[in-house]
Amino acid sequence: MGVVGLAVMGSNLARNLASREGNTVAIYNRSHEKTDVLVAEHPEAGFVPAFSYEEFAAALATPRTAIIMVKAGRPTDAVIDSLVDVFEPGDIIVDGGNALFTDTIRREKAVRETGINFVGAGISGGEEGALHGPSIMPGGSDESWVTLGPILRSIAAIAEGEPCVTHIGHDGAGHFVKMVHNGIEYADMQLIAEAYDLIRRGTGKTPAEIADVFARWNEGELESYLIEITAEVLRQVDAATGRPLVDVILDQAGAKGTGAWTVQTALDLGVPVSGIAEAVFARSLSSHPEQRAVAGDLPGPVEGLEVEDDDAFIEDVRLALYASKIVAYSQGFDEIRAGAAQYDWTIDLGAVSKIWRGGCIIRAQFLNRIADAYAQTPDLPVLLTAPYFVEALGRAQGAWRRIVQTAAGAGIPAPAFSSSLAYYDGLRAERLPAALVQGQRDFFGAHTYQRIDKPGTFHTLWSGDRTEIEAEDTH
Ligand code: NBP
Repeated sequence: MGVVGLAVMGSNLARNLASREGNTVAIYNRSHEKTDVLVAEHPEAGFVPAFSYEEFAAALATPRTAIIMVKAGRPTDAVIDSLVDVFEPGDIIVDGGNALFTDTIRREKAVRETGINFVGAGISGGEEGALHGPSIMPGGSDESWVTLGPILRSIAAIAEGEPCVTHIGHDGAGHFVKMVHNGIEYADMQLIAEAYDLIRRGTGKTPAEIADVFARWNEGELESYLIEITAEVLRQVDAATGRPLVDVILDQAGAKGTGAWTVQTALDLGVPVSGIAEAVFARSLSSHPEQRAVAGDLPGPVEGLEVEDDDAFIEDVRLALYASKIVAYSQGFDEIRAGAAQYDWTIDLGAVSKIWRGGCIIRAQFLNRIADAYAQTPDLPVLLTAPYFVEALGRAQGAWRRIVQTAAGAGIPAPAFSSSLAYYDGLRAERLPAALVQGQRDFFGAHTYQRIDKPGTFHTLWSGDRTEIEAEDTH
């Protein structure tokens, strides 16, 4: 098999592939230097270097399988075109980059016409994951999966004895699920950051002391890679200044775009992923220093945050974090469900949660609970209504509300905590003010409404005598 693109991800994935018994890996990179360096630095891998696409194709056993790991967008298109020129029907081209799923759908369709198989596979876990075992989310045809399955299973992370890879669905399904994975990652990180901020401002604990709190949390139901690394980041001391590293890092969060894609797609699908959206927007807000500079003197609450019992407050934050996290994951799975319906994919949501248990950034024990929920009720309409989550949300109720109130009262931004709670309350409300919105829409735009007491579509003659008419024909 082969790998095209030998930057950090591609070279690590190639090494991972080569380390598996019986594998010989051909490698190609546009600039030859990276190929030479990889071969020189890793003689143990037994790589077969290629310096043209023709050489690369000739080096591969048929049917050929090549994994592309280059920059998403035009570079990926360029590599696909070059491989299509030298490959034959039956060969498989895998794009392991972070492609937008609609690009993957387009590419799969175009490549399929040549008789070559194209598989868009989301690969999560960064460079370490690529080297030691990522979580892999392949799309593509059933036929490609027959060949590709054993290869990907051999290099994927293992969680509880199972490889973290499953055939997600056709064409762009894998990249869609990878996109939502990244969106959930944004929400999870933002929630953790809000928890840290509240504890710091509420208790005055140092970052190192808060690191201990996170390390403790990592022993319980919040156990996850992100909580674990949070403790490590908070414990880190800056060598140059002797201050906690977190205090010398500029507070402007970057983003590579997959979180925004998740939200844009959710908007198109009409799925409320408010926790993910708030996380994306929180990064945007942080990254506007010019606005923050002029807003610094805006009025805020008179009273600051005064916490009487540090331990009780920290426990409240933990429960609020857990409840908000359940909401964020539930929203993410809702988006996958909606995407599957829209694009005609059959996606096993329980299997998705299982392949995220290892290799990827959101890996956590918690994902087992999601797998259990879908095992019990595969067509569960809202994940957070599964019994385990209902119990956890019940347990967190008081704490969650206290924390959101406290944050608002003290003027501490907690957008992901707050919006998760608002979503939760919206979802469980017996009646929503959406009825009034429908009335307003009908008033100014004759958009019509339906009634609770009889079928049909209605319009009130607002600018006339305000009687109601059956309005079927106006649309
Ligand atoms: P980059 O995303 O930085 O891409 C660099 C690679 O793309 C190099 O091999 C470069 O070749 C190649 N390339 C470019 Br740029 N333009 C090309 C073209 N027109 N034709 C052929 N090759 C071209 O590498 P990366 O960080 O290893 O990521 C690879 C993929 O994996 C990306 O899609 C990324 O989004 C995804 N991903 C990354 C991570 C991560 O943690 N970094 C995690 C998960 C997924 P050159 O050497 O000749 O310039």
